[in-house]
Amino acid sequence: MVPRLFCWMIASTMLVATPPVMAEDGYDLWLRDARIEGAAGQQIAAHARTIVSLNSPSLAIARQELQRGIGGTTGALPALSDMIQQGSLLLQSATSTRAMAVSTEGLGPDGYAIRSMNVEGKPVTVIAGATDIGVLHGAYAWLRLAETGAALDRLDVRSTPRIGLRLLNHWDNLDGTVERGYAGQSIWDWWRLPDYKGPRYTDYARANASLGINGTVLNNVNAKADSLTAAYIAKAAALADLFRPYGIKVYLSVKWTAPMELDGLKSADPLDPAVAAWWKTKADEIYKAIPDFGGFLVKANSEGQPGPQDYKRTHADGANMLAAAVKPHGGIVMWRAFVYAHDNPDDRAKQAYSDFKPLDGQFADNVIVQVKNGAIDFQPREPFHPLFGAMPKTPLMMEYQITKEYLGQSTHLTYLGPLFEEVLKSDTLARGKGSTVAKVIDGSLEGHRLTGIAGVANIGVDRDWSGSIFNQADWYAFGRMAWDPDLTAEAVAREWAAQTFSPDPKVVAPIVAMMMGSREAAVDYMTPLGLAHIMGTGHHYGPAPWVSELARPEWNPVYYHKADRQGIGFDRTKTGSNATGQYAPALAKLLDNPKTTPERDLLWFHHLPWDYRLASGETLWDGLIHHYDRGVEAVAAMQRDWAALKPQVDAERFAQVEAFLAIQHREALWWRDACIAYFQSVSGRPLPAGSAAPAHPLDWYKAQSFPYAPGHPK
Ligand code: GCV
Repeated sequence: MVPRLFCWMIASTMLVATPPVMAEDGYDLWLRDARIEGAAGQQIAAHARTIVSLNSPSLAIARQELQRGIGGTTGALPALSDMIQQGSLLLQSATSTRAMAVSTEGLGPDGYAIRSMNVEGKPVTVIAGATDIGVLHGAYAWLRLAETGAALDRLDVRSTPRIGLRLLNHWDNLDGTVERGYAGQSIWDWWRLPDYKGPRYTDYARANASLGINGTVLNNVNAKADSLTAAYIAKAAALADLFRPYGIKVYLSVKWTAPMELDGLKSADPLDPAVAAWWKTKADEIYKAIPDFGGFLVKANSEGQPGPQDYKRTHADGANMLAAAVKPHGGIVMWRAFVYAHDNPDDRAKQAYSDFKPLDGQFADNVIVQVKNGAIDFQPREPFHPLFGAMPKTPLMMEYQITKEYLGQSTHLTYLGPLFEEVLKSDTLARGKGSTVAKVIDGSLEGHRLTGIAGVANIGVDRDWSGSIFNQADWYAFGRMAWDPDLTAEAVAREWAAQTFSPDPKVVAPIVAMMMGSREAAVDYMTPLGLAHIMGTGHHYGPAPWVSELARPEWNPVYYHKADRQGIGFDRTKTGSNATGQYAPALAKLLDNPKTTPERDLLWFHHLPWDYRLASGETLWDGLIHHYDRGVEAVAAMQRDWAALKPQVDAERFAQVEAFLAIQHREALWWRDACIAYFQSVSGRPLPAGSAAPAHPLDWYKAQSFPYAPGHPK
């Protein structure tokens, strides 16, 4: 049960924005704890006069966080006390020496209860958990409630995460670069670990714990074997020690051929006993250094990575061999389903399903298959991956990309909350209506206990962590929706904006409106109506729908849009690649017909003539151009909305967002013009009345090059 206690009536009457007094650089994320004046600040102070708690490592953090938050928002530091007084915050877990004031039954290891009640005759707020980590999560939740304007005198919240594994995946390399990272170098200073443990690690743990994120995969899925050497295990162990009191476990990505590369084994065949023994010994070594090590993440037989198929074994053979190695220690294996093969002529969107669906029921019980939200690759919009709902006997976990490889990288304001929500709410129809993707990954649809969700991190050493202030919202939204996949993107945006900028509704409302429209704007100016994968080669920055000369067909944008004189789109119906046949029959039937396919996915599933009529009555050609126009206009509108917020936002963050919106506007126009110039060269059609011609001829767009674009694996 997850009650909603955000009391916005109070927000509108009590919260008064503190005028921005000094510039901020974004380092404090949503944990700024900025001063809240007036009645709202007073109610925080009144409900947090003292903190009563024991002093375990995690409870000490909870106390510090509460002191920091309350001190920051009210200017008055609550005292630590053993005595309950009116207005105390009482922190309780199973280790409490007082009788538990509220039941912790059903809260699990991570959940919490927050309740306004009388204890020893005094009105207090109890923050309780079955474990100290639960209490820590509760402390962060109380601060969130306080800072977003909840009525603190009548709290009655019980919250448990719906999904067990809530993990960040870092695509961080051992040399400090980050694959698809747009926020600077890696925050892991591998070279100086384990001796030097800078303050960023603790701040990273705070930020994650405040959202309930409970694990982190430290290294890139395109892994180096070296991360499994004794030296690197010691470095990972140092991080694990720091993260443990925050309830965060570490995991490692592994390279399939590590036994050969590190110890000269002749093969990496998962059925070779010597290989299995190597992994068992390696797992024992890791667990000796990191007793609560989470387990392994594996990218195998994908994009050139080695894997069990090199030995004519299946993904299940590979996953199960690793699973046996970590099982005695309680570890798990997350096996990625992001696979497509250079010698497979089938539609790339079908290949993961074709490989994995037949393996349903063959995975060990500590294996979970990690599936990207869509069947291609984190595009601005993709229909949900057909594996969701198709492997009832196998736990599946979601993989989202928080870093925005395809959504404007660091500079575009494209809030991902709506993308997360859209996918989670998609109905697979696998077990009739209401079989949402959220129910697949929270385990409730098929009764799985091992459940998970991962987000490819957007974190780097930039002062603002995520490459832009607004990109922080994507990290925030991932964590909040991982805890509760039923949260709406809008509610999460409201929380984030209130904590990151100001709880003043005059600030929150326009910021949330900008955020909520921003992803659709990007879809419009990049890949409207179900188009996908038409970006520049390699770096994936900017438009390049004309690219057709790359070695593998599925590397080329022309493979995805298939535009010609007659029409545009990829026919994935039963008369085309039959990717629709990978969905539940009732859904496949809808998707086979363009009229019953959601228009947002139209060209993903259908190749249609330019004169095809959209729901609006306009032709597909005119509608496509209008989407591009709308996308650019939406960015211009965000620029205007942001400009109006200038008096309410501190100078440094205001200036960053203003500058990035200007970049976004220029690039939205570039996307629009380049795509229109190209599609017009193919369709030969005039632009609809009122739509401007591209600023340059097509060849100008084709001639652009970006040799040092960030995030691109070299
Ligand atoms: C880590 C896409 C990205 C790659 C990434 C890959 C994956 O292809 O462009 O950088 O590699 O997905 O998810 O494994």
